[in-house]
Amino acid sequence: MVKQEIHLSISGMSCAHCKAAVEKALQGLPGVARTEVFLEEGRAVVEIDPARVKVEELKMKIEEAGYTVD
Ligand SMILES: [Cu+2]
Repeated sequence: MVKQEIHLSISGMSCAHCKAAVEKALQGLPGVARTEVFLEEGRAVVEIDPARVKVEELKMKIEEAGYTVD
């Protein structure tokens, strides 16, 4: 399985709940192998299987959860 590491810049996270919400949103997608969200830095590193999920879908999920991907 090919894995790709995606770096996302996320605005709007202000507390541990926000961090958890973003993690949960991303982990809920098929093809997402690993998610690490850095609250203070406003970014996330997501390991995906590019055959199963697209970067656009990651962005959509984060925005559905109420945050903005820069
Ligand atoms: Cu919060």
